[in-house]
Amino acid sequence: MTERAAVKAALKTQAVETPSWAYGNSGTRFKVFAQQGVPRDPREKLDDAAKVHELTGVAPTVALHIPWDTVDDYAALARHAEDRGLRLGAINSNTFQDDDYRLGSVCHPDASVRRKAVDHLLECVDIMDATGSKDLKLWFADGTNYPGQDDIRARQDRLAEALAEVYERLGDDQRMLLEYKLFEPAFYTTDVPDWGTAYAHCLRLGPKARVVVDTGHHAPGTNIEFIVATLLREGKLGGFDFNSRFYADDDLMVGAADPFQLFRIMYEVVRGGGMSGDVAFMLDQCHNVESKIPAIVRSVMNVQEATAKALSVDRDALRAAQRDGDVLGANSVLMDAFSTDVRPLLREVREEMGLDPDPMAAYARSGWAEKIVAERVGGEQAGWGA
Ligand SMILES: [Mn+2]
Repeated sequence: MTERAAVKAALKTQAVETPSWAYGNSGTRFKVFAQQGVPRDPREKLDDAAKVHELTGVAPTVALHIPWDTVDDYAALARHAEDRGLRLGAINSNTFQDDDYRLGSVCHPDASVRRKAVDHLLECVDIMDATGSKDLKLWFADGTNYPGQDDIRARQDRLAEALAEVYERLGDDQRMLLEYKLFEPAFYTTDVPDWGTAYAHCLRLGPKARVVVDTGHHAPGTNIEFIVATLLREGKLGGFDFNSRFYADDDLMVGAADPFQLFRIMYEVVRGGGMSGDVAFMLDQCHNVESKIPAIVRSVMNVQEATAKALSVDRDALRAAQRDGDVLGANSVLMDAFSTDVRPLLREVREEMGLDPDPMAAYARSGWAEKIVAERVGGEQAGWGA
C-alpha cells in the first residue's frame, strides 16, 4: 500500500462520536437560545445524528446523557439507532443537576447522598447493558468553594470507594472513562481536577478504567499533547471529549480556536498507537448561537483534517532529524505536515466512500434543515436542563 493509500485507509476507519446534547438547545448560564427544528426527544436527536453520519461517513455512534436522554425502553432506542445506521455510544452520567448535590455527589459528606449518586452510576451501567454501549463516562462537578469547607483527603477516599463499587459492576467488555476538569462549578478545590488525579484512580481500579481528556478542561498554556502522549504510553487513554476553548470550558467547535493544537494532539495519538480503535474520539460541544447540525458536521471534518495532517507526518524524516539533533529540521518536518492542505485528500476519501466530497454543501442542499423546522412543531424541545 502506498503511503497515501494508508493515510486514506486510516481516515476511512476513524470514528467520531457525536453527543446527543449537541443536537438540543443549549446556552450559557445567562441564556439558552431556542432554535427551530430542534429535536424534542432522544429519537429525534438520533435522526439528526444519522444525518451527520450519512454526510460524513465517520460518525456512526452517539453518546447519550442520563437523565437528558431517559426513555422507557433503551433496547428500543438502540434499535431506532440501528435502523438509521447508528449505534449508541458512551453513556454519560449526571450527578450535578439535583438539589441533593449542592455539596457534591460521590464525594458528598453525607453518605445518603453518596448512595444516591452511586445508584445513579449503577443505573447507567444497566442502561449500557440494554443499549450495548461499551463506555461509561464519568464527570463529577464535585468540589468545594472555600478553604476548610470539607476535608480534601476524605473526599478522595469517598471518590475511590464510589468508583470501586461501580467498577465492580462493569461487564468484561465495558469500560469506565473518568474525565477531569480543573475548576467549575467548584472554585476552590475540584475532586478530579487533572489527569494525574484521574490516572491515579484509574490505575488503582484496573484495566477497564481509563482517563478521558476533554480538550477544554485545562488551564491556559497546558501542553495537552504531552498528557496524551503520557496516557497512551501508560495504556490509560480512554478517549477524548473534543471541543475548543478561548478562555475556559467554552465547548466551541473542535479545531475552531486552535487547529494547530488539535494537530499536535492528533500527532501524539498517531505516534502512540491511538488509532487502533481503543481511543474514543468523542465530541463534547454545544452550539448556542450557530446552527447545530452543520456545526457538528464541521467539527467532524475538523477532526478529520487534523488527523489527516497527523497521519501525513514523514515519521522517518522526523526520527532522522531528531536523532541527528537537527532542531530546525525536525520542526520543519512537523510544520510541513501541518501546512499541507489535506482537503483535496479528504474529498477523495469521501468520494471513495460514496459520499459527497463537500458535506457542508450537501447538508445545505439536503432539505433536512427545512424538513425538521416544518415537522418538529409542538412539544417540548430538548435542552440540557440548565
Ligand atoms: Mn466533557
